[in-house]
Order: sequence, then C-alpha cells, then structure tokens
Amino acid sequence: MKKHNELMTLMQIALISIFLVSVQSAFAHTRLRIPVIEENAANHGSNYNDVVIAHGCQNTTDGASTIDTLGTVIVFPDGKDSIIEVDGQPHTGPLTDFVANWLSPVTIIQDSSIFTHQEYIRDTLGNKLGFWTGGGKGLRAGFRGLVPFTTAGVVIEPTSCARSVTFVPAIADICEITDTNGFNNSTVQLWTAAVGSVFDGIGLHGYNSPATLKVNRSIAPLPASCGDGVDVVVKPSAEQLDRDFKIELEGQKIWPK
Ligand SMILES: [Cu+2]
Repeated sequence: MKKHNELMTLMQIALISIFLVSVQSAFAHTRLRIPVIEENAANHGSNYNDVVIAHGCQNTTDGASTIDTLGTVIVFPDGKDSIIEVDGQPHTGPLTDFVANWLSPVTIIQDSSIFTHQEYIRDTLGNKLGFWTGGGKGLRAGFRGLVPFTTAGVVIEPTSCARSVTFVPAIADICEITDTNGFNNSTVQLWTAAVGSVFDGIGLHGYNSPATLKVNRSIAPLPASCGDGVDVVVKPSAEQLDRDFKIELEGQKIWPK
C-alpha cells in the first residue's frame, strides 16, 4: 500500500511538472529581461536591460513559431497623454503626480549581433521614447534574442503615495513588413496594451499581453498619510502608438507600410 502511494505521488509530481512546463511555454512571450527595478536617483544612473524576443512568428500549417524575426520596435509611454491607473482606477492628473523625471527614458546600447540597424524613436522635442532595430541576419526561429538598452533612472515623486510605478511599453517583433491590415500571427507578434490603437492585434497571439517595467519605490519613504501606498500603471495612449510606433529609415516610414 505504501509503495502504491509513493508511486501515485511520483506520478502526481510528474504530471504537475508537465503542466508547469506547458504553462511556462505558453507564457514565453516577448518581455524585458529585468521586469522589476528600483528607483535610481543616483545622478541619473541607468538601468541595463534587454528586450527578450522569446519566439518568432507562427506558420499557418501547424501554428508553430517557425518564422524568423526581421526586427523589433519598442516604445514607452511618453507620459504626456498616457493612460494612468492608480490601483486599477483611472487617474486624470499628470504623470508628474507620481514620477518626477520621465522625459527621455531610453538609451540604445549599440549592438549588431542580431540586427544591423538601430535607431531612436523620438518625440517632437527630441526625447528618446524608444527605438527600432532590424535588418541583417535577423533572429532565427527557435533561438532567443536579447536586444540591449538602458532605461534612465526613474525618480518617484517623494510626496506621492506611489509605492510602485509600472510602465507598459509597446513592442512588436516583425517577421514580414506589411500594412496594419496584414498583421497576423505569421507576420508580426504584437506585445501591446489594448488601448484602441491600430496595434491592438485583436485575436492575435500576444493580444493585450505587453511587457512591463515595474519601478519599486526605494528612495524617499512613503508619507505616513499614505498607508500602504498605491500601485500606479502607465500605458501609452492610442494616439501616441498610432503616431510613434513605427520604423522610419532616413525619413521614410517602412513599417507598418
Ligand atoms: Cu508567445
């Protein structure tokens, strides 16, 4: 009887492991390699990170991710007309209610090990909100890609009740250059918050499953009146994505077509 029980336990463990492995691969989406960081007020220090391209695009025969990736685009919320949520509720005030220094959050780390071209995506004031990289060998399906960049040190407004601020960038892994009508699982992987932009990707593989960068409060203590504090989430507006989420090469827009 005891042997029988041990066997059952072993089988249960095996089944649970199989379940965990399949859950993990279902969640193997494009993410940031370091999704949680601390405030970094030390003279505008940077936080080193990578976009992790987890898989290519899916073929239409069996849905496996067998299609190579030609390039990647990432754009952070600009903090001007961004969608701000406080403990899940809409916040109508500006981002400066919670973050003191969100201007130019991204710096590219020069690297051509996967893609040959790298270029910033800027707002009209020249702030670096994101970048694209593409061309060259590209990323072979079945391999993972690390696309390196840094984020500028984030300073949480000391007088605010924010105990964390989570920024939600938009990322696209592009396997074929198309217009927005050509978006499907074999041409692009869209990791965007569904905010009503043309990049929502309704019904596609990464629908409303964006990467996140959570900044935990770690410098100024929470004011006593804040209690446990609040968690703030910042998403790009549809207007920003429709305007900024693109690949432009020498003034020519090449993605989406
Ligand atoms: Cu995935």
